[in-house]
Amino acid sequence: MTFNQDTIAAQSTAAGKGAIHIIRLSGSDAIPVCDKIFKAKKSLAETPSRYATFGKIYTDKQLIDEVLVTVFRAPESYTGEDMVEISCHGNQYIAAQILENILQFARIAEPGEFTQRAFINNKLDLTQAEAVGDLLSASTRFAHKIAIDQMDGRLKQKISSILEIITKIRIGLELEIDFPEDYQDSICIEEISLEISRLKTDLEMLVASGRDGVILRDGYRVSLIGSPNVGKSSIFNALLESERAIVTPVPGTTRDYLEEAIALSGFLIIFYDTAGLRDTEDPLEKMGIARSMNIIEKSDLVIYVTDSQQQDSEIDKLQEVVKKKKLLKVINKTDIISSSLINKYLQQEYIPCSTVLKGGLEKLKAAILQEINIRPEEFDIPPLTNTRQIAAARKALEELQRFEDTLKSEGSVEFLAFDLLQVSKALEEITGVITTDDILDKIFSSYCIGK
Ligand SMILES: Nc1nc2c(ncn2[C@@H]2O[C@H](COP(=O)(O)OP(=O)(O)OP(=O)(O)O)[C@@H](O)[C@H]2O)c(=O)[nH]1
Ligand SMILES: [Mg+2]
Repeated sequence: MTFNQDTIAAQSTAAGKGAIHIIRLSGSDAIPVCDKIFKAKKSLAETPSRYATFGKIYTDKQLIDEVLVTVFRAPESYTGEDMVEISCHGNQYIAAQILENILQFARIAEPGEFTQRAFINNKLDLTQAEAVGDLLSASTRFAHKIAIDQMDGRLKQKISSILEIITKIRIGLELEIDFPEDYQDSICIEEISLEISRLKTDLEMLVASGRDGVILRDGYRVSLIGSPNVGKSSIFNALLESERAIVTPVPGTTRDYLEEAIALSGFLIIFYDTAGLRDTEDPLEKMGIARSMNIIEKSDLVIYVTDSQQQDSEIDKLQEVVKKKKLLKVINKTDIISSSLINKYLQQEYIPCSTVLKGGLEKLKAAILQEINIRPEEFDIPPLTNTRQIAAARKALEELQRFEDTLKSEGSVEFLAFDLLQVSKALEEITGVITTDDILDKIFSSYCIGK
């Protein structure tokens, strides 16, 4: 990552018409650059930090807009640099005119560059910077909760507290290496062992939280699978409460899969309607079926739908395909199935459903929520939310395990100190103390311009 301290500018609000648009500047020249086009009783150079000033923006003596400008002086700003925020009327022409004039003296910001500067200037650690991006895309109660809690620094604090203990133990060991006479017998192996086993539990919980974090952030994937004509698309539509999929009495109606997300009790659920599985010579249908298989692969939960016309062996076959995935079974069209047959399915733990009578859907939703089995209200610390964080936490756990093994095999103090250093390094990857340009570029380039 190449880091410039030049002054950057961007429109921070989405393009279009609205009540207000905001144009942001950050960098050592942010205030003098804005002063070049801003006219008010007092210049921005004389305006105290965090004060908003009313004034006018002119270009070539032409009044562009009446605006409110807020000045933030380093280091008390989002980026940690001098910043200016211009609030103008929410007209895209006005916002573009103001930005165009500023860009004579500043550079257009890259996507996420304001947040990147906040990270570089230690205003945020990497978990907080990632959470800023997650907060912008959070669309459900719990996706919002974990993003805002992580942005608030609660994950960072937990990692820092683990790091602090690891560092304390490591320094004790290093003193013993460097000054063996002075520090001999000053380290208590039992105490260290106890502390490390506590930290291991903490790290195990953190790694395990990644499953919940990814589901809460990215959604829980549920696919509807079964033979043609059993009513998968009808159930899909009923769950979405919209006529999204085409439903016909002709088997093989759904060819390509459909994907739609809903918010259910605060969770983001992504439903997949798939092509009915059967032996067919139709090349198009074959392709659709191959795609159904791929969807099963990436699902967290598979809902097998039947309408009682299928053989019992079909579910056994599907079970093989689904392998270790969670499976819910639905018997659909209960409005036209005899009660004795429905009872037979109930005994085999099928959820009865009728999209015609709109029955059973609440039960199906409750069963999905039960499978998700996450209680975000009870989280003490926000979970890990992405593969980068999870991989680094896993590495820290492995290194801690290595330390325990060295301790058990009565390895040298040098080895013990080395193992702990590796734990620290892995933990510092989570918070971004140790990181690579590639990782940073990947994270920040996914943000919008102006954030
Ligand atoms: N009686 C009754 N008919 C239903 C019910 N649900 C769906 N159907 C009918 O069953 C037929 C097939 O429905 P779809 O939802 O298209 O079935 P599908 O499983 O998506 O079929 P493919 O896309 O071909 O795999 C349609 O005629 C629906 O109206 C139900 O609960 N009761
Ligand atoms: Mg269908």
